[in-house]
Amino acid sequence: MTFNFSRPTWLSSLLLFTLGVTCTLSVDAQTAESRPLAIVMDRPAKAWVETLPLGNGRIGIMPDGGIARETVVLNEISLWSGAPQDADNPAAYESLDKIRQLLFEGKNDEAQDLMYSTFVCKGAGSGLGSGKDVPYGSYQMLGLLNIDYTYAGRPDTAAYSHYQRKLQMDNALSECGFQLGEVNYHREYLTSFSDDVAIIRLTANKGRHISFKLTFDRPERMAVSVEENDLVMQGAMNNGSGGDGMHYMARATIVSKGGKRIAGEQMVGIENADEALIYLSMTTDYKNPRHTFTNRSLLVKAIKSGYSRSLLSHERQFGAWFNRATLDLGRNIEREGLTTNRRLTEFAKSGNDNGLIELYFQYGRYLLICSTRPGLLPPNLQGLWANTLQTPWNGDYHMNINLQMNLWPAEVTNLSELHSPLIELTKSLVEPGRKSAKAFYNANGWVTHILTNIWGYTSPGEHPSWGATNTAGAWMCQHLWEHYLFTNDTAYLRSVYPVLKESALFFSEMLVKEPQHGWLVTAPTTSPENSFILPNGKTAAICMGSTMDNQLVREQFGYVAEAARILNTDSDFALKLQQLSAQLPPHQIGKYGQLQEWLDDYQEAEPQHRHVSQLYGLHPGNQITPEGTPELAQAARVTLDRRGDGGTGWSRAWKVNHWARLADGNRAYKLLSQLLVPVATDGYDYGPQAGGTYPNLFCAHPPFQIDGNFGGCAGIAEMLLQSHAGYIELLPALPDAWATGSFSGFKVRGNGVVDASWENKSLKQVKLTAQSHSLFRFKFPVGAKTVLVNGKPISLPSKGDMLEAELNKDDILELNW
Ligand code: FUC
Repeated sequence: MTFNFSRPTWLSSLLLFTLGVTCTLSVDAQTAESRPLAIVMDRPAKAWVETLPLGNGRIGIMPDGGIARETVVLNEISLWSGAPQDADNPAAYESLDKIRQLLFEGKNDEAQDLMYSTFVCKGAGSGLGSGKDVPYGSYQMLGLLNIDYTYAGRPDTAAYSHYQRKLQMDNALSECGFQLGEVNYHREYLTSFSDDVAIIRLTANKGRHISFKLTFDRPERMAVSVEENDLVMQGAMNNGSGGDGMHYMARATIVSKGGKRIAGEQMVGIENADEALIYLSMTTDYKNPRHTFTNRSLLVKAIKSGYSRSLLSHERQFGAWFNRATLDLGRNIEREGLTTNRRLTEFAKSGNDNGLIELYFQYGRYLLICSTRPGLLPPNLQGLWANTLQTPWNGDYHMNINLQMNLWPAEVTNLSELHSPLIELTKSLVEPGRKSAKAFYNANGWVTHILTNIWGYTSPGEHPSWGATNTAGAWMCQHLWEHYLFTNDTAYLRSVYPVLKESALFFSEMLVKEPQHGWLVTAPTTSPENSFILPNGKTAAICMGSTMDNQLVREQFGYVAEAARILNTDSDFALKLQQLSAQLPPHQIGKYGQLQEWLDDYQEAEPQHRHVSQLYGLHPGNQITPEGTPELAQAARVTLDRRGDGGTGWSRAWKVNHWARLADGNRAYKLLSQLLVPVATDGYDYGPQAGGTYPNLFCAHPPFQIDGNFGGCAGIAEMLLQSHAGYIELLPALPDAWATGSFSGFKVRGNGVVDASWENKSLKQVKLTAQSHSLFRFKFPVGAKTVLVNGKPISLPSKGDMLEAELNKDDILELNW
C-alpha cells in the first residue's frame, strides 16, 4: 500500500539533515521567527514524566522516543477496574443525632471517633487510594506498545546524534528525529481527533531502512494474539469482587511502503520498509458492548483515509478548539532555543521567560482538549494519562478541589463545550446520591462526598477525617451554574435545574441549628482536609459549619433561587432558600486577622496546609472581593500569608487564582513561578516544599497530578480578565513582568469574547464580541479615546465608574486608549 505524505512544519534539524548540512544541531536551531508552542527534549525519555502526552479526549499515548526500543504508554479514558456497588450504610443516619450532639457539646474528637464506626462507607471505600482490586476500582493504564527497532548494519544504538523530540501544541503532533550511522530517522505521532486512532509514522532519509517488531505488554489481565495482520491485546479488569469487570481491547497494525511483513505468535513487524505507519485502536466496553467491532472498524476506516488526509483533518478538528484563544506576553528568544527542562531551570533561576508562561497557559488548554470530549468523561486526576495499574489515588475524581480545578480553564479560555463531561458526571450522581442522602442524613435531595469514580460512588470515604465532606455536590453544581453564566443558555439551565434544585433541597433538609449562635450549619463535616486543635489538646477534623461549607451552601441557595426566577418556577422554594440563607453563619475574622476556617477560632493543626478551603468564597466563589468586602479580602490576605507560598502543585495553582482575585499581580506571578519550579522526585509528597513541574510540564503534586496544570492555566487568565463580581475587569492583576502584551478569544460571563492589548501596563485596546444578547458591565480605566459599537462611535450609559452596554448577538464593542 502506498500513501502520500505532506510534510508538516517539522523540525528544522531534519530539513538540514536532508539538505546534507552537518552543523552541530541543537534545539537552538529552532529559530525565532515562529513562536514555538512546543515542548522540546534532546534525548529519549528516561522517565515517564519526560515523555510527551498525546490524546484526543478518549485515547492517549506517551511515546518515550527510545532508539533501540521505544515504549509507548497507552490509555483509554474509561478504563477502570471495579464496578457499581452499594457502599451506603443504611443505618448510618441512626447515629447522626448523637454525632451532632457531641459536636454541639464541643466534643469533636468523640464525634469523630463515633463516625469511624458508624458514619463511613460500607466496605473498603477507595481502598485508601489503592482501590484497584476492591469494588471502587482504579483508573488504569491500558498497556504498553513496544517497538523494537533494528537498524541496517547494526550500529551501536547508544551512538545516536542530533536527537530531538517535541510536542507541537498548536497542531497536536509529536515528532522525534535523530541520526544513527549515516541515516536520519524521523517519527511522527498523533492521536487523531478525526479518526479516533493513534498513528505513528516512521521514515528515514534512505530507502529500506525501517525495520521493527511490535509487541504489547501489561503487568496482568492480558492476552495477546495475532489476527490476520493485526496484533491484538485484550482482557478484563477485576470488578473488585473477584470477577471480570470492564473489557478492553488494543489493536495495532502496520501499513508500509515496501518492506517485508513478519509475524510471530505475539508479534507483528516489518523489515526493510521505506516508510511505515503504525495504526493503533483502543476501546473498552464501557457504555459500548460492541466495542470490539468499533475497535476494528476505527482502524479500517483510518487506514482507508490515508495519512495525509488523516493528518489534515486531525489538525483541522484539533485547531477548531485550540485556535480560539491566544496569549502574547512578549518573549525571550534565547530561552526558546533551550530544551524545555533547561528552560524550566533557567526560569527558576532568573524568571524572564514570558514565552514559557504562554507555553504553560496553552499547554493547559492543550491538555484539556486532549483529555476530555463531549459525550465522554471529564479529565481525572491524571487527565487521561496513567502509566500504572494502580494510579495514585485511583486516578479518580476528587471533588473537594481537584476535579473542579481541572475544568477551571474551560469557560474563560473558550472551551465551554468541554465542560459538558463534568456536567454529565454530576447529573449521573443524582440517583445514587439520593440514596446516600437518605442513608446518611435521612434527607431528600442528593448528596455526594469527596470522591467519585465512573461507577457512581457517592458515599463518604472510609476515613471521616477526609471522607465526610458533604458539600462536594454543591461544588459540582457551581460548575453547572457557571456554565450558564458564561453561555446565557436558558434551555441548558432548564435542563440542569432539577440537579441544582435537588442539591439545594438536600442542604435545606440537612442543616441543623447549632446552639451557640442559632446558625444553620452542615454537620458533621470538615474543612478539607485540615484539622485543628481542640481545647483539650486533641486534634480533630470533624466539625460543623466549616467556612467552606457555609460559602458553598449560601452560594447555592442564591443561584438556585436566581435560576428559579429566570425559569419562572418554584417561587415558594426560592423564597424558602432565601430565608434559610439568612440564617447561615456569617464570615468571621479570627485572632490573627485571618478568615476563620471553622465556626470556632481553632488553632490549625497544620498552618501551612495545602488546602485553602476557607477561601472558596474568594475563588472560585465570589462572596469575597476587594471592592465589595474589603475587610474580608484583607482577612483572606492574612490567611494566604499564614498558609505560605508553597504547597503541592495544585495548591500553588489555586493560590495563583486567589492572589489574582485579590488584585495582587506580582504575588500571583510569584505563585506561578512557584508552580513552575522544576521537580525531579516522583513519590508522594504533601509538604509545603513539594510541588512544581516535571520536565514534560506535567504538574507535580508530587506525584503527577494534572489539576495544577489546569489551575495554573486558569490562574494566568484570571490575572488578565475577571468577570465574577458582576462586572468585567481587564488586567485586574497584571504583574510588572507582563507590562506589555495581548490576548484574544478569552470569555466573560454574559457570553462575550474579549480581545485586549496593553503597553507599559496601560490598556490600549479592548474588543468585546457578544455571542448572545446580553447586558455587559465594565470597570474600565477612564480616558478611552474612542468607544465604538459595530464601528460607530457612541457614548454608552455609565453608572458610577461602570460602563454598561446592552449588546445583541454579534455586536462588537471596541474601546481604544
Ligand atoms: C486531595 C488532596 C491531596 C491529593 C488528592 C488527590 O485529597 O488533599 O493532596 O491531591 O486529593
